[in-house]
Amino acid sequence: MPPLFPALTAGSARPALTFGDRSLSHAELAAAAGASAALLGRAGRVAVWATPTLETAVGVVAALLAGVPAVPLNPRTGERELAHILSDSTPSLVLAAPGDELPPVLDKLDRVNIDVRATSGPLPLPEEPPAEAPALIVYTSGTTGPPKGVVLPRRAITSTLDALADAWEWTGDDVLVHSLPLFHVHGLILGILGPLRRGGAVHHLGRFETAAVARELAAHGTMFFGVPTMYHRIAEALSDEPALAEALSGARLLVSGSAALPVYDHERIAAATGRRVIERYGMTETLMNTSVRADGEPRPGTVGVPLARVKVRLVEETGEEITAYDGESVGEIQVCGPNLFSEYLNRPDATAAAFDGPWFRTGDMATRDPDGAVRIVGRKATDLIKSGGYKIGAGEIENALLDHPAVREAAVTGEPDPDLGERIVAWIVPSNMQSPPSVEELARHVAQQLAPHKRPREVRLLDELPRNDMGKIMKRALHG
Ligand code: MCA
Ligand code: AMP
Repeated sequence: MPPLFPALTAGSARPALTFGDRSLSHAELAAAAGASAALLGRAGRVAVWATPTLETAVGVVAALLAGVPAVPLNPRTGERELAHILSDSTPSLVLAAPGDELPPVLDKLDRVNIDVRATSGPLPLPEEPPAEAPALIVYTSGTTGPPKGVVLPRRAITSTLDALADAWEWTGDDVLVHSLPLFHVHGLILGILGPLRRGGAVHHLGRFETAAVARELAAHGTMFFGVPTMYHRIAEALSDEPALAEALSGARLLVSGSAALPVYDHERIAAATGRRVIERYGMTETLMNTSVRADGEPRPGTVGVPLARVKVRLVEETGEEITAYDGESVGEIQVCGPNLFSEYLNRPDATAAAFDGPWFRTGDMATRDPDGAVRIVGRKATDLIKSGGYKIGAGEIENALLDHPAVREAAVTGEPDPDLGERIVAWIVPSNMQSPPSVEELARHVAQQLAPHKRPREVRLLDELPRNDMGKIMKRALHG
């Protein structure tokens, strides 16, 4: 197998990772990650405490070098969700930065502190594992039940990153400005592993702030990757921050993904900067499927055309394939290609249900323009919410809410939100209408059990939930 990171193997002295005032070249990264990789030995799987830091990037690269599957953990994950991820993925080790305080549930795992200045001496890097070997297990929400572990083989990572290099003319000369979290595909695979595979550099800002994006893009950056909430906040800030418009104007490529970027925000950014944001469409299970190409026409409102080696089809409710490229026939997007995951961990039932032969059913609904550009128009499941670019299942929040003593019944919906795309609304029948729980209390409870981004932003009280004759909650009858 050719190496996942050729510049690491070659010991390139060019800059690779910058987090705040700490940087590593590809050669230094090879040494630090090589030293940590040697400590992973025969670990079955390792968890990575995925703070937005240099240690996380080095830890994930170490696991990839060692050929040990890594499970990135959101450091804000609540008790219930963390317990599920640990019992499902059964890591034997946790990788963390030396000073990190970990929750007690992680005490039973051996801990490896990542030393970003360690050197592995003259040892050669370990031999490249096979293409189908599992590289990462990323947890993602479904409509019901707890999140599922998506097993991503090395082959999916290399094929998606190489297809993006083709679509975006992405090279080792690019410097990516990055402020996404490192426990999902967007921030970790595209944002960290992408620049490393190209032999280029990434500057991570620690957290998203428009002023920091402007500063880094103006100083060194050529590309910025963000979720629509970030571009919305950029669009809002442009009139007050002239440096931001100037920095964006000078960037080579601005890419949005994880959710739809509204055309209004596209247009505001284009008007102020003269630059078009391009969109790409992906999913944890499929990595990247389509993109507007850097050498193509800007196409706001579309997610572009299929990437190299990715096959995309639209399928009607009846199972029939739509052959028209007419901009109006709507079908489910199904994809097939080397970018796909191997399986849901421990869930052969869910894996089988997700496929029609080699085709993965995305659950996203779309039309296709005459030139092949895909327009996403909705989603099959109403119980999936995209908020701030995070995928959130209504069912998992309902279950967490039902555990609260002041809640008798609960239903969760997503409502349009100009900043988050969708905001989580909890419809609650309180145990006692005279002393109902507050939004702050329920938000705190959900954040503590699941994760802060899953917390309800609004709570609406009801005497009873609308149900059909079968007793099923009629969510369509719930709206503000
Ligand atoms: C507020 N906070 C709380 C509570 N209330 N914490 C605990 N309990 C509470 N009750 C805290 C939050 O933790 C956070 O802390 C702060 O208040 C604000 O939180 P919030 O409003 O939720 O978020 P935000 O800071 O406004 O963040 C917006 C964001 C973020 C930066 C756009 O949503 C984000 O990073 N989104 C990226 C999602 C993503 O990467 N998706 C990729 C998956 P503090 O202030 O300390 O931070 S999709 C994917 O990978 C596929 C493949 C794809 O296509 O890309
Ligand atoms: P996740 O499971 O968190 O990986 O999210 C994947 C989902 O995000 C997809 O199934 C889509 O619904 C959505 N998504 C990703 N990129 C885009 C985009 N550019 N436009 C619209 N939706 C998107």
